[in-house]
Amino acid sequence: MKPLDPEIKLARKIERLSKENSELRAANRKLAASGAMFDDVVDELKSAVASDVKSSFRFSPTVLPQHKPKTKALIDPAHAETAILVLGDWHIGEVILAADVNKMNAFNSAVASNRVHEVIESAKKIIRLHQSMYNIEALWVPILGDMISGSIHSELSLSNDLSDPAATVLAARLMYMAIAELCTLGIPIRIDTAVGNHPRMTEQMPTKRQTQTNLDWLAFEFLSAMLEGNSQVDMNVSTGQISVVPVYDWRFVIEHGYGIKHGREENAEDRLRAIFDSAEYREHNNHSGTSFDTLIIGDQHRPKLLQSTIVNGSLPGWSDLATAWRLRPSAACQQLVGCSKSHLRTWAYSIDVGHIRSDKPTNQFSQYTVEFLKKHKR
Ligand SMILES: [Mn+2]
Repeated sequence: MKPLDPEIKLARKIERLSKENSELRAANRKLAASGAMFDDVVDELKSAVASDVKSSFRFSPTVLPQHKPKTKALIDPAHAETAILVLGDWHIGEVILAADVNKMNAFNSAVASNRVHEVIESAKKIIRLHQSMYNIEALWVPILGDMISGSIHSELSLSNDLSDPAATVLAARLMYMAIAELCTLGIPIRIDTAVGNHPRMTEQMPTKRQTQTNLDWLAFEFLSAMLEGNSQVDMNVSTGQISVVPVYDWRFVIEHGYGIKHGREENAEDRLRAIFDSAEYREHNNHSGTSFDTLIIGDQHRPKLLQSTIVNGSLPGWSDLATAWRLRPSAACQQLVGCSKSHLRTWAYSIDVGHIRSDKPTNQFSQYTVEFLKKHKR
């Protein structure tokens, strides 16, 4: 018998594989539609975390002394405010070599942990100072995503110091340490979350199931599992792209901010107002009055305090990518603002941590990270 022509053989193979491929796609679609594959991952992660937390992970936060005011209260003794600490764009796992960026910066997971420590220490000190003047009755922590570097650019998967899952675990632990430190302020903490574009597991930013296909979501669920039983903290892990969070009678909108161009924040505000002004939205969300008061976004890595938008900074700050894109130098910083019943923004601090380049384990955040890197560094 004559052997089969190689071209026919190849054509048959292609036919067979494409049939198999379309069957797998259909099965995948069915699973994705039921959400089953993601729920399994989260459930498994939660049980893994629950057992791990009990065994190896220890953290004891530092309690700062109460401040005594130097003068008598200048304001109404009943005056109270809420502090808002914005966390996001931590990019855990990213490595920036000083020599590659004209010594403008240096960054890796250990430096990141020292920067997180500095952000939290500064935030605690600032809030303590305000507590000596009047009552800070609550702390709201919106976490805006891009907590890990991810591998959406091939150069990131080559240069990150941790794999994406390892970076996710470390990011969750660092967030936990941050919240445990903030708990020492003795006030109720509310956490709301949004996922970023860097930790996505798909090539393009998806429009559907943006949260469930993103490692930020795992880090948030991980954090939420670690905080279970802590009655001081109320954590809401949202799967929506946009969240609306009330503070007093003000309405804050949070999202990562992917696609919002620098200098065009007000265009984004207008588009969002159109959504929140629609009769459909209002009816189903029991919404009346103004559409929103402040939009809080990250993504740009350029801290800005605009009239109706707060843009958070990032932990890495200046990078190789910023150089390649000829961006202006931008600070590594996280935003901390105050809010009262009568004033939407009472005060604002941009906590700049760009001067921290040390990877030395000088505090619990970096001590844990250095140990973590010993075990899991790529
Ligand atoms: Mn980012």
